[in-house]
Amino acid sequence: MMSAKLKLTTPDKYTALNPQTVCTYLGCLQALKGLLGGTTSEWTAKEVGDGNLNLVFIVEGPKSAVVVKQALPYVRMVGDSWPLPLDRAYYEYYALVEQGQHASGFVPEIYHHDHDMALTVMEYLSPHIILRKGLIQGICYPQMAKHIGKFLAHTLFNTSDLALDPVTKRKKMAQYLTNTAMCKISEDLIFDEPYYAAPMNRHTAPQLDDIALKFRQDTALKLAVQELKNKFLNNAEALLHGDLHTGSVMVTQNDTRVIDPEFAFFGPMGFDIGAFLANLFMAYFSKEPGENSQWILKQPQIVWDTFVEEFTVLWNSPKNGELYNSRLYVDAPALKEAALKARLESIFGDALGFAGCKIIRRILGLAHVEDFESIENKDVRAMRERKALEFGRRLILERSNFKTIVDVLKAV
Ligand code: SR1
Ligand code: MG
Repeated sequence: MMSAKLKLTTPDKYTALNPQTVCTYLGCLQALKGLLGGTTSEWTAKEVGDGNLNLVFIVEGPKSAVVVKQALPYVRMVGDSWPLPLDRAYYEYYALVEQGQHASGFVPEIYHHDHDMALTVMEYLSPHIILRKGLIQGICYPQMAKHIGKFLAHTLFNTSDLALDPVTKRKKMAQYLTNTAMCKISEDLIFDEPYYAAPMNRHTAPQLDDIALKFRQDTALKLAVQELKNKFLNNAEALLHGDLHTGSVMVTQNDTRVIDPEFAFFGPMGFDIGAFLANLFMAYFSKEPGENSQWILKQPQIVWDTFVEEFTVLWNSPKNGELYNSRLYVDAPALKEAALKARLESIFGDALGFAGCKIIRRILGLAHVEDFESIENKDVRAMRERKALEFGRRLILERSNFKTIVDVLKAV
């Protein structure tokens, strides 16, 4: 739970929209009117947000449809007892624009942003569905892992000191430095709450009571998690999405779009990679053998291998970043390859550690995932969650023993 609650205040110009007022709002924007076609009376709007935080509307006109995402001044899943600043909409908008520059085609197109109303109007992705829901339904997406590996390599490399001069990098960092409320959610919910009796924690009970207690008493685990938290707090390596789970990705068989970067901040590259791998692992653990589970198990390797391939291409192309600047290779050409290897090893270790933290928080903390929650039989759910928890703990504590992604998959 947030340790210091903020007061629930909103700017004068802010009002939370509903399906009627969202049409009136868009009707005042010429560009959007043209895009949707017809007149406002011909438009239909529905609120479809099923996430933890925001309002999401789909507005359809005779010509096309758009999505309107608006921040609420509180955490939707908890209610107005947990105020949350509206400015997350602004960080999300900036991150979407930045990510679109580095990984074009992997984020939705942005049509409009309104700072006072804390809303962004963007492309309606159709017939895309949320990746998590597709995985639960047993669907396979042949391009998804490659696309995500590519998205990760390009967004992370190009916002890091490997690509940027220090003035540009620090200016970009300053833009996100004040996304403190969202970072605090992660700091509390991922790194602390699963490890003490936090009031909003929940788990499948009584089946997991023993392991929840065991984790709270596990000094080695808590130490390792706090060391990872130290990286989260201090390693401003690159602009992160900040919440890259399978609910933040929309897919079709051939298209993949990453949405929702409202937790964006400068942090360790491994955090985004680990978040995504963790969600694939949880998708796998939540399943009966069969369905699409064997396919799911192959995806972490594709994500990581694609990340490495793309990162290597970027590393080897002419670059003028501050870190490992090419002037250093002149008298020591072997440095180029050695440095790439060292960077990738460091990112890999971090990714595994953060993946472990992400698994544990989704089973013992406040915010759970539908992959497990949709299992009605509590004994079956708890049995699968327990396996995931034990694997998560291993990822954190034994990550230096996993030399390759294949080693990790063997451990699964
Ligand atoms: C109170 S918000 C809970 C979680 O939902 C978001 O998707 C983030 O993962 C956050 O930690
Ligand atoms: Mg989200």
